[in-house]
Amino acid sequence: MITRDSAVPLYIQIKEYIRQNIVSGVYSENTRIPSERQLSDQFEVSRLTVTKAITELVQEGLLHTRVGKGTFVTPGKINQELRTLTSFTEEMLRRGQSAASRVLYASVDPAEEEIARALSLVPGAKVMVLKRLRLSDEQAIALEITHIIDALCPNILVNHDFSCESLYRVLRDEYGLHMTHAQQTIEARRATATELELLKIDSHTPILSMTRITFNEQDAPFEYTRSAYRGDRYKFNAVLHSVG
Ligand code: 16G
Repeated sequence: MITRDSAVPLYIQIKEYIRQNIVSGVYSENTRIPSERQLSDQFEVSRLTVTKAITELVQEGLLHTRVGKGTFVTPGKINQELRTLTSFTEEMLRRGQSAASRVLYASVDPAEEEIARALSLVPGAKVMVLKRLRLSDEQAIALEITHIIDALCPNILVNHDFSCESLYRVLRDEYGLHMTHAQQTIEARRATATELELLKIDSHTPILSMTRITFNEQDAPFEYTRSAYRGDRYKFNAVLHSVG
């Protein structure tokens, strides 16, 4: 509870009270927390003090406001380890969440220069191009455009429906591709107009932009994927070892 004679400002104490309720699940994900008026009555503090506490929690990403509806608890982020080479489907299933996709484009096209270079192909060589909106529990999480050397997965688009199948599973089980490692970059940027629309985010939500080049056991690249993950729903963690 809050103490008036504490050196800790009242708004910080209220902020910590709300945070505790979120962490312990008293205020659960996507539910509305008590209104500013209720909180100011409860703690006998000014509305301004409550507003300050809530504003900071919104800035920290724990709460969000919906115009005319109130303040809601933002769902926790999906926390992915940066150590293992996994697919979107594997990551979601491991968390007990569903994985699905909306296929936006699927074709075999000549490789653009940048893709050809990344995949050690001559420009114009054929690549399978798959653009998908990745969904988890029916919510859009990422927009992904994948290029795979076509010669390694002939007819893959004819025989598979990637709105419900895992690309990595098909590559492993049907085409015998052994993916051993990948090189991945992650950077933050603003969303494009297309991403705003498809991911259903507002322009304040950052994008985690990633590129992945995946290699087989011969150390040859076969996949080049560009992904745009919602920065408010995704985070990465890594175990770091001292070099000393
Ligand atoms: C992940 C990979 C992507 C891969 C996809 C396969 C990142 C940044 N990217 O989204 O490179 O193509 O999984 O997913 O993690 P699937 O097997 O579920 O179709």
